[in-house]
Amino acid sequence: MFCNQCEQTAKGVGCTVMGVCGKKPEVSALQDLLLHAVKGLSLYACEGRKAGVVDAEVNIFTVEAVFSTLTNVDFDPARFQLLINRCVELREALKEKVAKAGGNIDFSDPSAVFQPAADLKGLMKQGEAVGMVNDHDADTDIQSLQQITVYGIKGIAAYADHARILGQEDDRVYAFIHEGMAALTNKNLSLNDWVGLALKCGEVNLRTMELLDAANTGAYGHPVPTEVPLGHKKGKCILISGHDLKDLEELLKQTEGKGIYVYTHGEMLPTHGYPELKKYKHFYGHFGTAWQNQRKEFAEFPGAILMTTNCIQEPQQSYAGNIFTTGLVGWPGVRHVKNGDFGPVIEKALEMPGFPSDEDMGSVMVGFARNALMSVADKVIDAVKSGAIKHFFLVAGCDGAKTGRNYYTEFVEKTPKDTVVLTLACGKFRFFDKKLGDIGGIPRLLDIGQCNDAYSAIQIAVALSKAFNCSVNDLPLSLVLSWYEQKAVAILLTLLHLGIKNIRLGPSLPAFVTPNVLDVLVKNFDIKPITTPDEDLAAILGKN
Ligand code: FSO
Ligand code: SF4
Repeated sequence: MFCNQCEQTAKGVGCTVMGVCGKKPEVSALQDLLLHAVKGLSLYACEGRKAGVVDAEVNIFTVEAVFSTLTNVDFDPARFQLLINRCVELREALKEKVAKAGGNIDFSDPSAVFQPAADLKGLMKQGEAVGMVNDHDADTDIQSLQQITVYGIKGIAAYADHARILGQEDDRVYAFIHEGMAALTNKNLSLNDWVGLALKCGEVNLRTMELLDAANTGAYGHPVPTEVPLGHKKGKCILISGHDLKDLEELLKQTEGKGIYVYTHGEMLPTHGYPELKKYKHFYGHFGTAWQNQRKEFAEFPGAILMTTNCIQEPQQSYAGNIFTTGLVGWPGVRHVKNGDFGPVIEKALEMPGFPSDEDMGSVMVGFARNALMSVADKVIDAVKSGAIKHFFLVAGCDGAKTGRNYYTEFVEKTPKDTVVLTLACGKFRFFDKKLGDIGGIPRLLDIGQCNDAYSAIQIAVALSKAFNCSVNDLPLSLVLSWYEQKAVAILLTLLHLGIKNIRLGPSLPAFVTPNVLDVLVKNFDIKPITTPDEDLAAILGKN
């Protein structure tokens, strides 16, 4: 196997024996084979669009298939076998439609004519032969840009899937995913072509995040500042993790009146701020921290656990019988329930002891997404003009297991008292319960939401730039980002597409970025790796 798509990749180069995430070589081969099959499907989908054939089933499948290969989503070989076979079925059906519409169906790329082996063993063998980096003849910089683009596409697929579940779609998004995947079969594309595709990936991701923002706020209202308890109530309980708001809503509906309290884990924390979710009285609080601590934290939870999207780790024996997956998440042996079909999760919660008593463990504030912040924009602008607020930091991105991530805790702790920290995504768990106080009633630590809410952060930055009549790059705002998986790649490409400069990125730079590509990023966008909190703070504040 060879996989280098996430930040924790072995030795900072690539996982070759077994994924640090727990991905086995078999699953890695099946994921490579699925992406290979998706390339073939994409060739016909692109050709179909030219001939006026847009197939909704193909679009939805493509997004689900690509999202399934994102880090920590699906570790179950059997599910990949189904996806690979389905991909080829859809390809053949699409091929016929495209031919009927007069489109070209004459493709020589092996992915366009690939036939899956009959069993898992055969599929794994096929997968071993088609990994993205198996083309050793390809220029390493082009390969780097191909990886950046495909990983960005994985991020887009995740956001597009969430948005579609809540009824928001745009064919531009599907069309680009097909364009980008099909481009991998074209050996004639130059370095510049791939730079263009990578930046287009950022552009399309912005549209996808806009759709997701409309989906979430349309269904559940704009988040409002909300205090979330970190302790618990005596009684039965369910812990829900991941990013999918619709699953949370369904769970809340189905647990209503059953004497069960619902708690969030990881990226579900900001959902407490949505009016249409917080109205449920049994939606109580937040338990634990970020995804990489789940094995310890889930073992301590006395109820059922539901994983709705990415970031599952191999369950420990102690809670393997209490954890469920839904949607695209999968772990072999873990019970999978269909989206919305949460009866088995509820049954398990009722069987389990629950919390024996109430416990107060303090609270955190969430709900400072764009609408909430813009409603106090005048106050914020006045505070900047009067000098009460000197600088904003967006300390955002993923959390992970590496020790270097203490940087983000220390950075936030050391930010001066006349500065404000905006945050989003699971990286916030490094500092989410710090009491940073306020500046004239404006909290110094503002949780914008999930990584899925990066759109909200961008809108806030754009609104500030309009208020101050300057570009986002000239605002007293610095981006200090942490990355882990491919959604962060998509967001980074969006920021580059928007021309945002001076981003500090850590805890380490992606293994799939070659020195030449990094050079381009540094020259054009002034991207910098993080150094130490003291050094970076001095550099940022000295300059502004
Ligand atoms: Fe974190 Fe995981 Fe949300 Fe990522 S939960 S690491 S960026 O998948 O999705 O922030
Ligand atoms: Fe390794 Fe990350 Fe790939 Fe898992 S997703 S195999 S940890 S690079």
